[in-house]
Amino acid sequence: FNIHTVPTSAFDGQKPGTSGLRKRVKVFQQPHYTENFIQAILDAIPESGGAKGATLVVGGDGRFYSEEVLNAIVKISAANGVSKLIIGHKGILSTPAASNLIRKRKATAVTLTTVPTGGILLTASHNPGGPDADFGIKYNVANGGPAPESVTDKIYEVSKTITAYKKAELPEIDFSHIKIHTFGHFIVEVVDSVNDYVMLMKEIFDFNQIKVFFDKRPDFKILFDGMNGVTGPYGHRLFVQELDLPISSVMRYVPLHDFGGAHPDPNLTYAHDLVARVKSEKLAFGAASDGDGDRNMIISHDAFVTPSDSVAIIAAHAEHAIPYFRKHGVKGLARSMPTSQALDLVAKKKGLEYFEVPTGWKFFGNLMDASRCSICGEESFGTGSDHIREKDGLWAILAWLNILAHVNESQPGASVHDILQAHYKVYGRNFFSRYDYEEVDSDGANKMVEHLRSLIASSGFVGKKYGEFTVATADDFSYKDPIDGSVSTKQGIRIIFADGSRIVIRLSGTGSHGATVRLYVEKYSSDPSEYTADTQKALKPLINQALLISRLTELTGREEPTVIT
Ligand code: VG1
Ligand code: CO
Repeated sequence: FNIHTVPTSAFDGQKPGTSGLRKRVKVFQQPHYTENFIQAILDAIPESGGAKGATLVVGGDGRFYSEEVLNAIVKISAANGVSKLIIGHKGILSTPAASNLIRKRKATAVTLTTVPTGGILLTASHNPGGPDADFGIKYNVANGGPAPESVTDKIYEVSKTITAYKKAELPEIDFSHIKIHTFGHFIVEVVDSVNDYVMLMKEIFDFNQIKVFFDKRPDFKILFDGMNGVTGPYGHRLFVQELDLPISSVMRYVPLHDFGGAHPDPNLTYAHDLVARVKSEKLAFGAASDGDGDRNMIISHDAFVTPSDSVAIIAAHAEHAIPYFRKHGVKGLARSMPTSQALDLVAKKKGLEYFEVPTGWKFFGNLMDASRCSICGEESFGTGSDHIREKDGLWAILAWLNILAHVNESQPGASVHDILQAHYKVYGRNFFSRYDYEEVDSDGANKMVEHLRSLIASSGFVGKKYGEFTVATADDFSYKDPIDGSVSTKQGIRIIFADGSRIVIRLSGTGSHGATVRLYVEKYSSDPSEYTADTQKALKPLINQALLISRLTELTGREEPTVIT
């Protein structure tokens, strides 16, 4: 095939954020914008040889503009000497399924030339999709996880100086057929999106035990909401085909280009359709996942599982309830900095090593590769383990079902609510909430961060009293990776009070427009009379102090958060 060198000029702002490059579709539609970024990714591939001879897994959440970008990836990859692309059927691969595919193809590669060097994921995750909404592109490395900062920095550097990209003259590919396309030395393999992932889940969890549990508890009805994102086909296969549940157990399970106009983020605000049905139908278990399938929310008609509690509870039960951990053991635990300290308490009790990393899944990968972390989570509805190198929504949902099935063997009738309360009785309760202020004016948001930086550095801040809270320590979180020694600074303002309560404030790295301020608050209680208390009520005094300390309203002009989780 012919290869053209297309002259181009650099675009501003092609800097990958917490999880790839996310912008409005209209931004990606500018001539050369997407091509530049794809070329920058290929130039930044860390393995020697770079793109030459590389095998890449490609897929995404199927959002609007995916097809066009897939074809651009095919042509630019071919022109840059990539030897093979493994692409999900119709371009669909959930983020966890893509991570698995990279790892699995690596483990089963017969020749060195077919070992995946990484993957390109087309998603803006939980951001809305459609012609007027968001698109995103993310690079994952050979371990199946998001590229570390060394690689994303390189991508950004290339994007700033790019003058040309290479493009091969190839026909448009129809990704709706599972088949192998060969163009000389370049191969495009379109693969089933779901099979490998479902096989992995069946190795990790005891599907039989879960089925027996459902048979014994016909009252235990579940509802899974795919939010018209990528997990629909996976959820349908797992719950309806593998676990024999009725079709009424899944909703919004067909992936749509624009997610049906909804915001595919599994939380109490954006998954209100699910929440309403779980409440009105008095369902025992409700769950949802986000656009690209790496997030999860677990609820029941009488309980909401905070993601920070979810990872702690999974960690507390894993070795007994889940076959994968019975076999491999639990080596260590980790959470992102803003996530509540509930997980630390489990680690301490079990004598496990535990880590606190910056926001973003890429920081867990090294720990897992070094066998020092088996289960990890983020407060942002992200939970996962070392079975892959991404957070995994359906994994977390199946983990809960497996734990429920296991606990019900010794305590028949145990519900989600019972499991939460039983956990608090042993560990105490970490009340946790996050306030998001979306699309805030960037200047105001930056001013607030500057104000906080100088406040925490001022003399007399430590020891100062705010209401009932006395400042014990404060910093702008920085993290030194214990494996490769890399340092990430300015990861969020952290104010810790004498009683262990915390306030964290940081700016989002996944927004596509303006700034998003995230305010996280946490308060610990070991008083059993508080275990059933309402989270917002329990945290109110601390939230009031956080607003006061940050001068958020004054500096951003926002009275109320956009979303409370
Ligand atoms: C947010 C979350 C973070 C998560 C990231 C990607 O980042 O806070 O915990 O890892 O989204 O999740 P930020 O920088 O906006 O706070 V996903 O589901 O978009 O891949
Ligand atoms: Co996501």
